[in-house]
Amino acid sequence: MAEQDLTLGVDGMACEGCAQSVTRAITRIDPGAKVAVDLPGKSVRITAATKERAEFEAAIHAAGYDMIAPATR
Ligand SMILES: [Cu+2]
Repeated sequence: MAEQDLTLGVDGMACEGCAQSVTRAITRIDPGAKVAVDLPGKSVRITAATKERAEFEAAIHAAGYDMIAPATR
């Protein structure tokens, strides 16, 4: 399957430590995922081949962050 980009809105990320927590939560379920956290934009872009959006959302939520609607640009 081709890699695809997902952009998830994530609330509550305040600093680089939060960004790392979220990144770790994602790479724990998919070690091959590329993760780009946008702190001011409250979003996380994930490039991954296999996993479902719901799995990433669940992992981020379990790490203590709330999912929000991603900002449209
Ligand atoms: Cu933080």
